[in-house]
Amino acid sequence: MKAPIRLGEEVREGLGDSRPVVALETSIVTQGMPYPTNLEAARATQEAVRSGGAIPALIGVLGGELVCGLTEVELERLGTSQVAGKVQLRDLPRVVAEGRDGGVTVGASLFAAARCGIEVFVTGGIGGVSPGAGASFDVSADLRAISDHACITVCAGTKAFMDVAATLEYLETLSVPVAVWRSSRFPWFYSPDSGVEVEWRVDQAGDLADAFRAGQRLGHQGGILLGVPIPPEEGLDAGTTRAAVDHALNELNRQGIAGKDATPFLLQAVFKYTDGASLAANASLIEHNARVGAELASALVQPD
Ligand code: PSU
Ligand code: MN
Repeated sequence: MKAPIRLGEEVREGLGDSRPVVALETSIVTQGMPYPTNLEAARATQEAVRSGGAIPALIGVLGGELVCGLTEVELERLGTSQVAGKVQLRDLPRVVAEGRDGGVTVGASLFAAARCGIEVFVTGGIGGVSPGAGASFDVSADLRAISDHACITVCAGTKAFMDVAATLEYLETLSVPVAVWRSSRFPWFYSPDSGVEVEWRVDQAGDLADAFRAGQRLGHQGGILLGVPIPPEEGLDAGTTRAAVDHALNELNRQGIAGKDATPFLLQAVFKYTDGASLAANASLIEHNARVGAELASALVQPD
C-alpha cells in the first residue's frame, strides 16, 4: 500500500527542521479560477509565502494520492485538468480509492495539513452559511473542519455571497475563535468590511501565535480563524460587491443550482457581472493572505 499522504521534498525537510510551513488549497485552482489565472495566482501565492520566509505546501490529490507539497509540474497538471474534481473532506475516501485527481477544499486541506503537522493554512475565502440555510441546510463543511483541526486558517472572509453574520454565529456554535487582522470588523472577501463586528482584533502575528499556543496548553484541539481584509485599493467597493452578489444569488435560484456546484457557479457569476474585476480582487487577496500566513507560521516556530 502507498503511504497515506505524500509530502513534497521541501515540505518534508522543512517540517523536519521545524521551519515555518504554510498549507494552501487547490479547489481554487481546479474550480475557483479560470485558466491561466488559476496557475498564475497559485504561483504568486507560493511566492508570497516564500518572501515571508516560509515554505508553501500546496495540497491536492493526484492519481488517488493525497499530496502535501505539489511540485510545479503537479500544480500544472491540476490547473489544466478537465477531470480534476472538487474534493471536499467527505470525498477523500472515494477519490483516493478510485485513483482520481482533484483540487481540495478548505476542509479537505485542513484535514491533510493537520495530519502533516502544519499549523497555518491560507485560502482566499472559506465556505460559510449560505443565505437561506435555515431551509436548505447549506452550511459549508469548511466550518466544521476549521473547528476540528489544530491549524490556523487565514482567509479574507467567507465568500461574499454567504450570510456573514450567520457564518459567524455558526463558528461560535462550533467554538471556533475568530480574529480579524488589524480591524474589528469581519472582512467581506471582495471588500474589506462586511459590517459585522468581532470581539478579537489582532495587530501582530506573534499575538495570534501566543493565543494558539495558550489554547493548546489548555488542551484545546481545534483551529482558529483569522480574517484578513483585502487592502481597500485592491478590492471592490461595497456597492459593487452587494450588486454582484445579489445578481449571482438570483441567477443561482433561477437556474436551481445547489450543493457543491453552488460556490463555483456563484464565483463565475460574480466574475461575469464585474467584468473580471472580482477575479483580480480574488487573486490579490489570497496573495495578501499568504504574506500574513507566512508571518504567522514564522511566529509559531519561534521558541517562547
Ligand atoms: N476561495 C476562493 N475560491 C474558491 C474557494 C475558496 O477564493 O473556489 C473554494 C474553497 O476550496 C472552499 C470551497 O473550501 O470553495 C467551499 O465550497 P463550499 O461552499 O461548497 O463548501
Ligand atoms: Mn455549500
